[in-house]
This record gives sequence, structure tokens and C-alpha cells, in this order.
Amino acid sequence: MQASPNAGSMPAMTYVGIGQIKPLGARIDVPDAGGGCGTSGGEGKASCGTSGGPDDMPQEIWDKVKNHPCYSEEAHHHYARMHVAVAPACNIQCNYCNRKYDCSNESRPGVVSQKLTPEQAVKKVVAVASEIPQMTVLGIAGPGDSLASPRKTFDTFRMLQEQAPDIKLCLSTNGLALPDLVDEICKYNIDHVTITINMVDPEVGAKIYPWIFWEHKRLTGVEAATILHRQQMLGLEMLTARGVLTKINSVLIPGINDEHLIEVNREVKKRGAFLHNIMPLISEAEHGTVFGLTGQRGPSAQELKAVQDACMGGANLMRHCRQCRADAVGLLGEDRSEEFTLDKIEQMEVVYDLDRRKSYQDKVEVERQAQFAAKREALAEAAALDVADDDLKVLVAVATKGGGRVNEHFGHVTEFQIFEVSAGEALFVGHRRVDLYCQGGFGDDEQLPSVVRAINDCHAVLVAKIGACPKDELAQAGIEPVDQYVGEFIEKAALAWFNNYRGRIASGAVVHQDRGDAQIRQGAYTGTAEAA
Ligand code: CLF
Ligand code: SF4
Repeated sequence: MQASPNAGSMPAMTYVGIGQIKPLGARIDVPDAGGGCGTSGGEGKASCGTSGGPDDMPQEIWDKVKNHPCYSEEAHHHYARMHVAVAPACNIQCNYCNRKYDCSNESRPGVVSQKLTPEQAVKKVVAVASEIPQMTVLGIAGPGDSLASPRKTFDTFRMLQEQAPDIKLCLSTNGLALPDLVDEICKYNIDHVTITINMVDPEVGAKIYPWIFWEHKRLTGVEAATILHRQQMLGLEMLTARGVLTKINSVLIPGINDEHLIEVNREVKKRGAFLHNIMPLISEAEHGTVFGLTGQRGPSAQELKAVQDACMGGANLMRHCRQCRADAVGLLGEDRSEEFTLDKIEQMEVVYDLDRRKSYQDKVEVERQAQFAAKREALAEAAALDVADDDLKVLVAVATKGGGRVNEHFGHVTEFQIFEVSAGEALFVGHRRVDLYCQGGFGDDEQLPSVVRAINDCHAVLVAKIGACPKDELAQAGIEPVDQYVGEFIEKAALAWFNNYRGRIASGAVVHQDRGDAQIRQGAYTGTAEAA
């Protein structure tokens, strides 16, 4: 196996506390190999594709990302992806994974309901594509590693390409087997590859990976992590050289790799990674993972945001990941997999109509452009507001059911979008999942404390409607419930509220206080709309 020219040269690392983290900014080199979009993701850009378009990236890159819900934050409101669970085996062990519970770095914990053969998988994809014409991407993300049993993965891609040539192909891997399979990845026109990279220092890696299976032997400790690291870096470099877009997923494990992920961000950017997705560790004891059983906690919302913010200016950040199941179907943030079990597919009349898919997607595109234009107009109005220009930045939670507007009732929210608002800017910085407050038409007040904990770092929550009881409880917790911007575009509403808030601070009507931290919702959901 060819050695990576960079694999041996481990950079010197200086560890700092999360509170001391500063954006990397200009210290990051722009990658000189093709594939990535480093030049389009300047410092301060929160999430690649949020405002990206043909004007700020090469056309061939734009063509690859514009309809991919993971590679474009903006596209994920309009286009869906699906996963097929054809890859049950894995060649490494991660301390956050128990495969009875699915691949927990790419999926929220929850068993894969059905493992599929490649033939079954293709049948399912064709059925879903016929029913959901805005489904543009097929990903293979486990439940094990997509390249540990590569035949099943590539057979699925090959057959699908023949039957549904308009669907983009995407895979996710731990990277151990990647360098040997780059040729095959290119042969099937797989344009998007995710590599989960949690470390660039094998000493850190040894705390995350108890073993790898390598050349017919089980290796452990630093030796195992050194090989995994070498393969990951080499695989990334090879994909970049071939023009394949790469996304790096990293699981943030407090006390093990939190500050270290800044170094990971720097190293993957140097090697041409297009996107970096830093996700919170999920480690509930009931999942039976090593971390879950040993009490390793996941990060708080502010710890996650601090590391993500510190990486701005490095590789473009993805902040809209939903840690999907390995058999997820639908828009990110929803899961329609139950509608497409093998039994149900057998009873469907499946007609793969390429023209119908294309004309539907054309309509989606018209709607998307109209929304984009309306939003730009609304933002221009908001920018004209006379807002004091200082360093004040606050978070607001937003209840939305789509269209980029404040249009959801508080009681119906399963996921708040979080925006960081400052003078003249409202940036999407993530989402927070919550349990439904409204159960069967009535508010469930027992859910309120968990909702408050999930958005406790926010100064306001923008909603279409909210009842008296949750209004009082939020206000008591110091979170302002705001329902006067119904139907407005989120950024415009957030800026208008911020302007009003600044006015109240200036007049002495309110005293600005910093907020506390918030809790990331762990564990499985029982509903459907919220699962992904
Ligand atoms: Fe699937 Fe992953 Fe492809 Fe997307 S998911 S293989 S890149 S099509 Fe997306 Fe899901 Fe996050 Fe993965 S939201 S877990 S980043
Ligand atoms: Fe589990 Fe994925 Fe890690 Fe393999 S690579 S052990 S499937 S989390």
C-alpha cells in the first residue's frame, strides 16, 4: 500500500480549553488540489451552501452540491435523501457504537428495521424515487461500514445507476479500506464521500477505537489508530485528487477530542475536504456502547457550538446534520422509512418516470428560487434597520415548518432552528430537537422543562402561536416568547426582534444578561416527524 506523504508528519498540537478557543481564520491554508470549495467558504461562513450559488463556486462543484441535502444547507429544505442498509459488517470498533443500535456516528440510535440485499435495496430506491420525486441522493451509510463489505455496496450502486441514472450516489465510511477502493468509487461516479475522522493523533485515537481488523489480524491501541489515521488521510487525499467531494464527520467526545477537532479541521482542509460536520457524541447507557456504559458524556449545546465556531475559517462547516438512521428516507429532519418496508413496496405499483421526476424537480427549483428572491428582498429591508453596531450577539430559537419562515406553533415543534443574531446578521447555527409539547390537542406541561433545557442558551423563541402556560414558563426562564412575526422570513424576523431588543436595552426597559448552556436531546424518539 502506498504511504501518504503527509501521514507521518503529525503537526505539533497545543491544547486549549474550550473557553479559550479562537477562530482559526487566516492560519488555514487554502487547499491547492481540486475538489473542495475552500475558496468559496471564507471566514465567517457558517455552513457551506447557505448562500452559495453558481456565483461563488465553480459551476461543476455547484452542479454536484445544489440538490444534495447534506452538502447544501439551503437544499436540505427542498430535496430528500435516502439510505439503504446493505452494509452490516464493520472492520473497526468505535467506543460509541453498538451495532445492535445501528451506526451511531451516522445514525441516531435505533435499530435498522430491515437489512437489505443489493437487489432489495435497488427495488426500494426505485419505489421511493417514484413516490418522492424530490429524492435526489442515495447514500449507503451502514449500518456497519459501507466499504467493509464493498461488493454489496458497489453492486447496489451499479444496479441503481442502470435503473435510475439521475440519482446522485453517496457513501459514508470510516476510511480504513478507502484507499484500496478509490478507483471503484470513481468507476461508479460516486461524487460524494463522507469519512468519519475523529482524530489526527493516534494517542487520541487509541481512546476512541479499541481495535481495527487489518490484514487478517485484530490490532489494538496506538498501533491500530496509527494505521486508521494513515488510511483516512491517504483516502482523503486520493479522493481530492480525483475531484470527488468529501465531507468529514467528526464525533465530538468531551475530554477526549474536543479541542483536538480544531486540529482535525485544519488537517482535513489542507487535504481538500469540502465540508466538516462536527456532531455531538450520543452515549445513552441503554445503547450499550462502551462510552454509554462507562458514563462518557456527550457535549452540551454550547460546547458543540464553541468547537464549531472555532473551526470557522477552516473547512466549511455543516451544521444541519440530523445524525440519520442507516435506513432513513425523506427530507433531513423527517423519516418516512416506515412507508417503504419491503412488504409495502411489493404492493406498490412502481413506475420510474424520469420525465416526471425532472418536471417535479423543475417545479421545486422554481419555488426554491422564488423563496430565495423573496428572502433576499426581506433581508435588504432588514439591513436598512438602524441597529447599533457593537459586539452584542444572541441566540434565538425559531419554530418553523419550512419555507424559511416563522410559521410553526410552539406546541407542534419537534425541532427548533437556532440563529445567532448580531447587528445586521442572522446566521443559522444549528437545530435543537425537543419532544412535542402538544399531545393530542393539549399541552403537556411535563415536557416544558425539557424544551426549556434544549433552548436555554437562547434569549428569545420566535413562534407562530403559543399558549399562556408555556409563554409564562419560558418568560420565567428568561427566554422571551415572541409571536408577532408570524409568516415572516426567519432572518428578517430575527433581525427585527433584535433591533427591538436593542431599543429596550437602550431605554432601560430590559437589562441584557448572558444566557446559560443548553442540553442536546439524546436518545431515540417515538414520533415520526422528528426522527431522522
Ligand atoms: Fe447519507 Fe451522509 Fe450521504 Fe447525507 S446523511 S451518506 S452525506 S446522503 Fe447527512 Fe444524515 Fe448527517 Fe450523514 S444528515 S448523518 S451528514
Ligand atoms: Fe460502528 Fe460505524 Fe464505528 Fe463501524 S465505523 S464501529 S459501524 S460507528
